Amino acid sequence: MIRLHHVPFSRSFRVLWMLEELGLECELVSYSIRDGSLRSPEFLALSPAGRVPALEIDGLTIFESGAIVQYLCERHPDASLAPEPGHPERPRFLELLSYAETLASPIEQLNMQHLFLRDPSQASPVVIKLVTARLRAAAKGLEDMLGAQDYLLTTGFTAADVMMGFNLFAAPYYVDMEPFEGLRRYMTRLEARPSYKAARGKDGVQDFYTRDFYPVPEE
Ligand SMILES: N[C@@H](CCC(=O)N[C@@H](CS)C(=O)NCC(=O)O)C(=O)O
Repeated sequence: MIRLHHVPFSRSFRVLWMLEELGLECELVSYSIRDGSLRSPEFLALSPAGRVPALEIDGLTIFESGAIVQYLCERHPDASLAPEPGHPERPRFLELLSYAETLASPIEQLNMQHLFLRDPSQASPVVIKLVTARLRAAAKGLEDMLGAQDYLLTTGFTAADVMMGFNLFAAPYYVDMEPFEGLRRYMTRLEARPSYKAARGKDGVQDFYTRDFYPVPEE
């Protein structure tokens, strides 16, 4: 049995989607980010920083979405979701796995500023402005890497695209995606994949975004 520890609309979606791409069934254990359950001793034994995803598989518990996704690629080489070592696109693939966190990090900081402060008046307009600009720059970098391609690698869809899933549905809460035509088309392409739709169907209901867009507040 494969068991995924999951928060709806979070980075654990990457793993949920990856499992769908591979046709692997999993038991989903869902948490709320707000109720302290990620800090329970039981959960900390699975994921030392109290973060999702954590995946129980093959008698192991693996945390860090990038590591899990890479492990699954290695476990299922026939699915061809990663270029082999030595392949000319392997370095770009590795860059992209980590670049997913370059995008996710400002999203996480903006989530903190906009959504998770106990006292919202403690949010800093200066920090929000700076971090939003960093998120926009990282999105622009992704769009430039994508160029005119359908997927991030010229060889087609890979786990690098799966890693971007969470980022691309979270970023529009903070960055106007109107100028990012390439990324919008890319997102539509990803959303059309049957495995993405299946993962979305299992993801669950998020309980933190209450608006469609969070603008930079006036200083
Ligand atoms: N680099 C880690 C980051 C994991 C992470 O921060 N996950 C968030 C959800 S997107 C989380 O669990 N947050 C709970 C918290 O910070 O308390 C990964 O990619 O797995």
